[in-house]
Amino acid sequence: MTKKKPLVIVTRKLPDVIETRMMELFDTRLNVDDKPMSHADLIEAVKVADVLVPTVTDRIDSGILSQANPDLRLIASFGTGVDHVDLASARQRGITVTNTPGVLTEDTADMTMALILAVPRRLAEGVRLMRGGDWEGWSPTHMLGHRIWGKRLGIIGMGRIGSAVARRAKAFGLSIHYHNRHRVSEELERELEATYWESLDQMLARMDIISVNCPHTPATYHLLSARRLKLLRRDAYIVNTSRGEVIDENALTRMLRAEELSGAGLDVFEHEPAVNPKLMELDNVVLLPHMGSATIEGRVDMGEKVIINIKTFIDGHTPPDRVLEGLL
Ligand code: 8YV
Repeated sequence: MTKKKPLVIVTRKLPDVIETRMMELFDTRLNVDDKPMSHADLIEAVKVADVLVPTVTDRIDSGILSQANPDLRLIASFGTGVDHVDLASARQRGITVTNTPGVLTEDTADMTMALILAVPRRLAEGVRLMRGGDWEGWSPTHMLGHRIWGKRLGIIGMGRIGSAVARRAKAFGLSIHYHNRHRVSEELERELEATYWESLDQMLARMDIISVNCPHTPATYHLLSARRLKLLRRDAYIVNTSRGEVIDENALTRMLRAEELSGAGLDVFEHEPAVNPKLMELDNVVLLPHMGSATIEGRVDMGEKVIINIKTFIDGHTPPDRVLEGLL
């Protein structure tokens, strides 16, 4: 007798090729309209699903998990960050959580580098000027930005993405500094010619550009608090492609408005999709709609990882991308 296929509920539209394969392998419920699921929709889903496939836009909190049917054993999240899932509640209920690390490293690092270039060189301002038809021709003192070659980049979080940013930045002539919970290997430090700062405060005060590349966890919530942001130099720039919650967005906005910071490149926001309206008004910021990993190739790779995690799990093995709270 063939085993009953598990009911897999996918909360958002995924690439066609991934959805089709999931339909072949599992009893899959898709969300082809891609309308984000409400809290009530998510409760309905966990009441029946064997496997839930959420994304960053679904808040899987303890209230939702408390309604889960006993057969919900796996949350196979589509994405690397897992701050939208209450991991402690999942663990208590014996629900395994997986993510999709590794496959979006290079894309996210590319977008980080794009922001590191775009903000000091005023790329978005230039585009706006051209589109507005306001260009009056070249002038020696027009649209002057700041050189990045020879400057210091402070990376917060030297994991996969942080290291990939460092490799790119080194090629652009930036010297690499980093703060991380643990110092990276000597070999990697040598390759990146990276300087380690145990004290984040000390590093912040000395950098030209800061890049946030750590995950959002209870320990990194508002890591860049109002107090820490004040340590940054007035001529410093800050780039965030990780999670908005790592920075106190209101404090950052206040400082940018007061010109206590030179500029910011933000791909993520504290209350997505809401963005502080005052940020929108500023010239010295480049704002992107959480698209750091948004490549077709990356999304397909992420979907493949989700499938492998589900398949391995239902075949009775430990899925390759099991999230272990302590390691975040
Ligand atoms: C993903 C991300 O697109 O993977 C992550 O952690 O931030 C994004 O780049 C998103 O999370 C998909 O759920």
